[in-house]
Amino acid sequence: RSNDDGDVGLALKTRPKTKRPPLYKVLLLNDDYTPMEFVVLVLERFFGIGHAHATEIMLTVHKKGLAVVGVFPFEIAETKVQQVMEFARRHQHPLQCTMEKE
Ligand code: NFA
Repeated sequence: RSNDDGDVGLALKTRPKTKRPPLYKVLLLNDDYTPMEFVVLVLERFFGIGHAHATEIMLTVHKKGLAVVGVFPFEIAETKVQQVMEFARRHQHPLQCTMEKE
């Protein structure tokens, strides 16, 4: 169709393409050896989480086996995982951090 305002109608059914990047959950996994205080430090240092909430998240991982500690675009999630894994390795703790698509 067409009318006198010059709109030929082709764009009517197209959405504005504000496609957001896929998000990735960053997970922290429980183990039997990493000290609780070290896990709290990781959450504070690499995820900007305050001490009280970091302690709650650490206890959730300890009890449930794992927890989502943040949700980020791919590159940021990947960097967080690398930072945590390197920090744990340097301190010789077996703490594991992984990511998965949301
Ligand atoms: N389970 C560990 C302990 O008892 C603590 C821990 C919590 C490790 C969260 C890894 C992740 N020392």
